[in-house]
Amino acid sequence: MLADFDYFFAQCEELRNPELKDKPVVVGVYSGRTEESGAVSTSNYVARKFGVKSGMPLFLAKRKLEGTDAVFLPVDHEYYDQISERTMQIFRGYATILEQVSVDEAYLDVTEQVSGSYEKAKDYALKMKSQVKAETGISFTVGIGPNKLISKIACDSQKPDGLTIITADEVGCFLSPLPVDRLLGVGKKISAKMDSLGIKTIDELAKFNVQKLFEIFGKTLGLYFHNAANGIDNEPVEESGEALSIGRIGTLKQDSHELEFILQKTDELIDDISKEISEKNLSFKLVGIYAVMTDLSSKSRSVTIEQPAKDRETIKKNAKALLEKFLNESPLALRRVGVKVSGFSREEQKQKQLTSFFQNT
Ligand code: DCP
Ligand code: CA
Ligand code: CA
Repeated sequence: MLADFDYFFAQCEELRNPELKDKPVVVGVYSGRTEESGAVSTSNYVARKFGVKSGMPLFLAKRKLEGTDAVFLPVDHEYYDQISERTMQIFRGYATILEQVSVDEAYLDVTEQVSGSYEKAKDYALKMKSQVKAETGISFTVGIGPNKLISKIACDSQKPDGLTIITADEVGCFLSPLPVDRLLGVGKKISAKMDSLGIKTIDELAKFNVQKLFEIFGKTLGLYFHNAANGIDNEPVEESGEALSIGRIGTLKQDSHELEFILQKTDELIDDISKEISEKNLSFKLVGIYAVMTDLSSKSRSVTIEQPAKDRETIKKNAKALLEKFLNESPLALRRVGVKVSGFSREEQKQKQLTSFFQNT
């Protein structure tokens, strides 16, 4: 089973401000260069009717929504993370294994709970939906299938607040007519390549000579495409185990309000964080700092960066800017200081691996 929160960032914003509900709501990352520059993170379904899409430049979204009472808001990851964590915690009670793949998406192995019955799985999903709605206010979409691949495509096929169940017997009929780009790993380039081979639908891909797929895409990717098109996926649902944020906190040698002195400590912490990030091959979209003052009060600040990054310098640069601003605003000396990065996307990582594999062959 895959659960994916509906228009997540925008739904969170509606949750704390119900007046937004009937208006187009766009949540964006403002790059700060000009008031208009930046990109859309997501939007509610009212805004989507006007053609607003994730990733679109903000000025374009503004143009599409001209003359409406649209509301534009900056991303607030800390708030979305809180809602996500609470909801995932509820999911945990429903699954033997929970594999969180991003802030708004998780696979749940519920095979035992529903004794392998799709009929029971439906009631089970409805029960989950109503408990989550009651406790966090969030609506989400569910896809149920015999494996992760099918659950994911089922989930994507009917949103928002959807519930799509594809039994093992229905897999063939369900997949056949769909375009190949519904499969994870088939992006623009690969679908264009497949198109040139006369493959448009998943059915055409499933029937395509597998040896030829190996020749064209290489063995690993070719086999993946062949299996996926036939609804075969043996990837188990696995506890993510990976933290959703990676951070370090340290105590300063002495209480301080001096930027340069504090940076010596944060640089140490960042070296450590950056080692862990590169070992795990993660990219992050959010850099945050945490400060414990001499009166033991604590504050955190964070910034979203435009493009996912992996490198130490990006953490250092952003942590420094956050600290500098924070010290200007707060007169108290610091006792402890922390740095964290978050906003990892595992799904995106997998997609990238497949795509880069293709580019290398
Ligand atoms: N996101 C982002 N930039 C993108 C795509 C997504 O910042 N280019 C963020 C905002 C989304 C969240 O990730 O709310 C989850 O992404 P989804 O693709 O699941 O999209 P939504 O949850 O917004 O909408 P849907 O109802 O289609 O699932
Ligand atoms: Ca979503
Ligand atoms: Ca998602």
